[in-house]
Amino acid sequence: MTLVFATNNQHKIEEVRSVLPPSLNIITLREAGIDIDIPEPHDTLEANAREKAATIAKMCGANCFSEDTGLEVTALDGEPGVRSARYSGDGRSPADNIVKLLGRLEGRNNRSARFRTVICLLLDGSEHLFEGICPGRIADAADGADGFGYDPIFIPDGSSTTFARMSLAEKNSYSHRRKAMDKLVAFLNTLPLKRES
Ligand code: ITT
Repeated sequence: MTLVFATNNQHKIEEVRSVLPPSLNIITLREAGIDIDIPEPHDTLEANAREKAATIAKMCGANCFSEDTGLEVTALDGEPGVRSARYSGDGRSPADNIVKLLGRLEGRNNRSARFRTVICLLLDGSEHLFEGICPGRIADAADGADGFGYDPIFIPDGSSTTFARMSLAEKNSYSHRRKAMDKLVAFLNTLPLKRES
């Protein structure tokens, strides 16, 4: 099966491709000849994921999936959440987002947080949502150079280092995105059975 992955984020593409079974082929927006800034106007990850998938499905007329991810910090009532990309402003600067988040957590003992990914699959005109959650905590300071976004300050439960100090395979062993992708793949694996019944 071939699906268009409705994202402009190269890191997401690398992470997703590294966990795909051979039976599933992903086409990127660039490979599909689509060059747009995908809208994320809503106040939930679910609504944004649905909008991204619908936008790209209309443009390419093919089966596709999108995902929206947020970092939800307990002591900040779930912030930055759906605003994770633009937390420090429309410049979408990962470094500025991290500075702002660490600043808002200064002096707070509760560092617990989680990454949450919502995938929206549009398959033959039907919509399917899959969620992946990675619990963890916010480090006292940024540490590590790999990964992207908030990876330098996120330590998943079960680890003592940030995502930004992990290989792709190690991050995938904990990650929100991999968990949501696992659910998507498991769903696709049920399809032949469904079609027979
Ligand atoms: P799309 O084209 O898929 O929309 P995006 O980069 O805008 O790509 P999101 O809106 O889902 O992606 O991301 C929200 C923010 O959360 C953004 O600042 C990302 O850098 C960050 N983020 C998403 N997944 C992450 C991960 O696995 N590790 C660290 N930061 C992540």
